[in-house]
Amino acid sequence: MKDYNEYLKISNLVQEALDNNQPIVALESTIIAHGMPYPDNIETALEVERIIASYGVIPATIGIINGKIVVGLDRDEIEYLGKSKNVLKASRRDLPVILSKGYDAATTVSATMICAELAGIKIFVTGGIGGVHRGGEDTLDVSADLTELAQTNVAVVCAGAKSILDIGLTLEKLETLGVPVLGYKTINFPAFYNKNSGFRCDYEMDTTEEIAKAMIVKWNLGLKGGIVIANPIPNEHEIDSDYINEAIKTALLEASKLNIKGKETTPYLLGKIKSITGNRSLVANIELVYNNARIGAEISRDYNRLR
Ligand code: PSU
Ligand code: MN
Repeated sequence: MKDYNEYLKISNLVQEALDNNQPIVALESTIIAHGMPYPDNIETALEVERIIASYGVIPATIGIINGKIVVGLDRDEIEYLGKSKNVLKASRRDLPVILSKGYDAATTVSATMICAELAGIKIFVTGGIGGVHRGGEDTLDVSADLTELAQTNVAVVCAGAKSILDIGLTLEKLETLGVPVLGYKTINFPAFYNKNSGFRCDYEMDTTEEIAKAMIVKWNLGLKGGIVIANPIPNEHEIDSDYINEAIKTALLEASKLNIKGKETTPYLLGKIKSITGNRSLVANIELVYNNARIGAEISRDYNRLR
């Protein structure tokens, strides 16, 4: 295997876990730097790590500091990424320049998957994956998360895709790319802020063990790419879909007036929806990530035991 040490800094705790075959869960940093406001972002990031650790699983939050991929960011590094205004948003296409120039960056789902795979981590917990944006059939604004899922061997636990996206087109694209979309205890594909997007997952999986088995089979067969594990937001934190869709519509309209494009789109929409809903969307976002952390930790334990 190629040696990536020049580009990677793996924390002692994560390295120890790798050496001892302990279960590990990767976490992204774009949600910290660009997805949530300070200081909720930092509190959330640290709490997610605590939840995962409470299952006896090692959390590995991933980001880029001074041009090095850090797998297992420490508290100060998480604080820095969550506070500083100069943190870039890194997807697959950004990695070569950010590393060669020595920049600081938060990693999106796509970049986090790449870094997790380099470090040997098979499971990754986030809030929601990127997807085909509304109007994507004209703008071609399709998140690099989708093509990453087609080629990088990491399973991603999420609460579905946000309804700021075109969920139908997102699922079509995942089908074409050969990415299994598995619903945890549900066949309904969740829409981030609520449990049901009106679209269906490919399969319902009733236990984390079943999910771990599917991961093992997929990669044993040499089928490259990830798996989407869709875990709906808990009942008590769901936001009424008519209400949230109104907020999303307003945010989309505002974004188009301001001509917001490319990698700015998702952070702008999340911020705008938060202010329209008076923080309700943020609370839902935080709670669904916690919920994903619990399931991700369990899957990681089962995968580790069964592989
Ligand atoms: N989902 C969230 N919050 C986020 C993101 C997704 O709830 O901050 C981030 C993820 O890092 C995801 C990225 O990979 O947004 C997608 O950005 P884009 O649509 O520009 O590909
Ligand atoms: Mn985009």
